[in-house]
Formats: sequence, structure tokens, C-alpha cells
Amino acid sequence: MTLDLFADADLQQPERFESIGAQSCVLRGFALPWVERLLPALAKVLAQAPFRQMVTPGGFTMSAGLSSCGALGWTSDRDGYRYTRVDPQSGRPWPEMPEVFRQLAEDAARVAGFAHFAADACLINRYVPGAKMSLHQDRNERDFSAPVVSVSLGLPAIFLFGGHERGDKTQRIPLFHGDIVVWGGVDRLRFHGVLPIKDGHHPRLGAERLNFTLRTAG
Ligand code: MD3
Ligand code: FE
Repeated sequence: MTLDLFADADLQQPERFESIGAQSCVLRGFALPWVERLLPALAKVLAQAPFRQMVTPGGFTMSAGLSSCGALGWTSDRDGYRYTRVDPQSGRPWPEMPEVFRQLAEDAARVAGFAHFAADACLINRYVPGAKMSLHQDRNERDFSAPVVSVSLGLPAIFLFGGHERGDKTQRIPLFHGDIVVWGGVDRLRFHGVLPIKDGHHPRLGAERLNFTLRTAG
């Protein structure tokens, strides 16, 4: 066995790669070696664009706190969901995407079978116990041929993965600190959500769950 075969250690551990759909998978613990670089980069982003609770077009306040970085940031208000170049709260462009976010997303996408993934938007969700994300589709991006890469940190969550119709049966997938999920191709427009986060304490993040999703939006 040559050293080269171990260059991508995660590919050599099939138990860490879980298929959850034809073109989507969980990479268990993939982000763990990156956490101590991700958190300071995240702090810099949040200093410029703090978490805020957005309102849906239907008038509901989302329970998760949201922020964004990259050329495009996702926003919701009474007028609808969309990507913008400017953070409506600060009136300034969204913070730059940290290089470490871009790198991690590209690596994870490659391992999942999507070469050359170039994210231009990263939505950051913060959940405290009780916060959830209702079943929805992500379809504000311009091009659905690019995958979405999501990184989970802190408290665990139960991810709901549905089908192409809102009423389709959902599978429940637990997501833990350091897990990455990659969705693409035929799975890109499947309904999904997150059950209310259970109370708890994570040794590194305390009583919160962070999720960042990297997308090609523009
Ligand atoms: C599946 N976030 O930000 S992981 C979202 O854990 C979102 O914060 C959840 O749904 C969270 O939109 C779920 C991310 C996720 C993102 C995009 C997807 C799952 C997806 C697109 C297609 C299928
Ligand atoms: Fe989503």
C-alpha cells in the first residue's frame, strides 16, 4: 500500500461514507480536522454580519438565527426569499467567504463525487434548543446542477429528508458535530428540514448547533 492511497483518508473508511440518496451522502466527521480553523473564520464573519431572525413571506419569524458570507447572501422578508449582494441589515456587501470554508466545501464535494465545486454563497444557521427548520426546498439558486454542501457543528440534530412533493415520506438522519452532507443531482430539490433541537451542552460550542450550507447561487 502506498502513501498515496491514504492521501484521502476519508475515502479509505467506507463506514464514514453513508449514502442517503442517489446523489447525496453523509461524510461522518469529515469536518473534525477543520473545526479549529472554521470557528475563528466564522467569528470574523459574524462580527460583520451577526445572526438575525428573519421573517418568512408568510409572516412567521424563523426560529434559527441566520447570517451569510460570500458574494451572495440568502435573505427572507415579507417580500420573499432571495439572494442579495448586500446585507440588508448593514447596507454593506456580505462578508467575504473565508478561504477555509471554500476549501472544505470543495474537498467534501469532491469526495462525494462532485468535482470543481465553487461556492459563492454560504448561509449560516444557528439553532438553540427548540429551534427547528420546517420542511422546504432550496430553489433560489440559479443553477441546480451544482451540489449543496452542509457542515454541522455543536449539538446534534435530526435532519428530515423528504421527496419531491411536500407530502412525501421523510427519512430521519441524525447529524453530529463535524458531519458534512452533500446533496446534488436528482436529490437537489428534495424537501428537507430539521426537527427541534434537543436541549444539551456541546463541549466546544455549548448549547447551540451551527450549520453552514455552501451553495453556488449566482
Ligand atoms: C437538501 N439547513 O439552510 S442542512 C438550509 O441543518 C437548510 O440548517 C438545514 O435546510 C440545517 O436551507 C439542513 C442543509 C441542506 C441545505 C440544502 C439542501 C439540505 C439540503 C438542498 C437540497 C437538499
Ligand atoms: Fe434547505
